[in-house]
Amino acid sequence: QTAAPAKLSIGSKNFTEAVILGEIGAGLARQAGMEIEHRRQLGGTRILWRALETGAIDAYAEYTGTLAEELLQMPGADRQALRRALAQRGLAMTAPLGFDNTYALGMREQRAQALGIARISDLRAHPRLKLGLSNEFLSRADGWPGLRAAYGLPQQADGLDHDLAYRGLASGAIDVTDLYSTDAEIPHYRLRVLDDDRRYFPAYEAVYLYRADLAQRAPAWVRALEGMAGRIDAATMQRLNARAKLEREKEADIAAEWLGVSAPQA
Ligand code: PBE
Repeated sequence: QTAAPAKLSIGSKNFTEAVILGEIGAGLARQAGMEIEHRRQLGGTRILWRALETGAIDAYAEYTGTLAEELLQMPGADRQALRRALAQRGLAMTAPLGFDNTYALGMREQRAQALGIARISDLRAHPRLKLGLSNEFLSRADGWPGLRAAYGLPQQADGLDHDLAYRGLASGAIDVTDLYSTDAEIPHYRLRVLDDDRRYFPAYEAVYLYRADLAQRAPAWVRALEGMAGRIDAATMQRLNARAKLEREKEADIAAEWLGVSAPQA
């Protein structure tokens, strides 16, 4: 007699896109007839990674650049090398979902134009600009300390919640913040994305990370997650983010509708 399979669990980081991808991942498990709980907004990157390593969660959406630079300390590693390093930890990664969500620095278009700032290196000439950067970015391996050194930037930066940064830009409380390139607010608030002219940031392709033993415990879910390969492009992800952030639709509803129309057929 075999025991009933334990309930599955997917986690998400504390920002909108992560929650939508968590809801989509959970929906795929339910479509495959499995019970799953979505542990929403557990925390930042390291919290999710730790939860996956310990088995507190079975999967979450991550980004290749984050995995390489921040989690595995293998800057520049290709996908195959990442897969090998994950396998040593009992973990696996799906193929890319089809979009990149990179960090970038952004300013209000008007302000950037007035100051003649188009590239990150242009910030060097404006030491008085106020930088408000998301808390995680401030201390990440691929974040502010490295960016500041790579460009020789003179400014200091304050930490803030990413969602509040946009209001700070709009009110003029800050001049520059770190953007996530699929954020719906970038076009909404007419922000200028500064060119990363020293190519500091790596690629951040969205993937699902999952525990390798799911291949035995929940093979249909693994097939469904792998079936997400190439199914969400950047414009689609930005639209889904807009529905949550600008139109205040629930992430679960957005995900359910997306799944109804676009779910990979198992
Ligand atoms: N990112 C950019 C970050 C947040 C925004 C997707 C690379 C991450 O979650 O790793």
